Amino acid sequence: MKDFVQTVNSTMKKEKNKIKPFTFKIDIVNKTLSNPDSHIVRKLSSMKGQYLDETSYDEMIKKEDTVLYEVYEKLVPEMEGELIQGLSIVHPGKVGKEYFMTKGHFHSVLETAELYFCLKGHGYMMMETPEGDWSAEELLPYTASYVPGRWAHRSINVGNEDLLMLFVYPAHAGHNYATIETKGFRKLIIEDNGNPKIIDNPKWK
Ligand code: PAN
Ligand code: ZN
Repeated sequence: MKDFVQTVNSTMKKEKNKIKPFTFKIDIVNKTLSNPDSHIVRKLSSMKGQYLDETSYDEMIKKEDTVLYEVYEKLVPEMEGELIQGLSIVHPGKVGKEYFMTKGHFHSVLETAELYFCLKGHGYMMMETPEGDWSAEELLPYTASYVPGRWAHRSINVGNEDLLMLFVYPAHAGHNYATIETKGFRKLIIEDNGNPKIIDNPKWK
């Protein structure tokens, strides 16, 4: 099976007038949320063409379609005014010298922002705008990273353990994956003598 998106609760598309206040617990030991509405599992096969070292990618995938990251979400009506929140777990590892990372995306409603709060691990939030600005913000436990509207974002795990983050974004934001799938990010993060190093992406279009 390729990636999968599992709808855990049948109330995924909750109606605005039916949503009630709720509280949820993040379990950083078992790496899950209480009563998630969805669980997304992304594997190596969904990242074809995204990693720089295609030979290493092909060799790895021949052996196993490794799980790179997982996302649990609490879903709310996908409308302005509401907030979607969840837990992202990027596993540690590398394809060649490049660390495991999320696909990355712009929000379909470009001007919508997002907040990430790092709970565990060591990573970077790689960001860029359509105008050509870029930024790589370091993520350590209890740091919060703000992704302004217009900024594409990708989480990269540069540590040896899972990178756990709580995220919150406007429920009407939507996801545009196609631009990053086609163009890539301007910058990549690779391991260089045991340390993360930001380099230009030679394949960036
Ligand atoms: C997050 C991301 C999550 C997985 O919920 O969706 O970290 O990354 P990809 O969506 O790029 O695969 C978010 O940014 N939502 O908007
Ligand atoms: Zn986002």
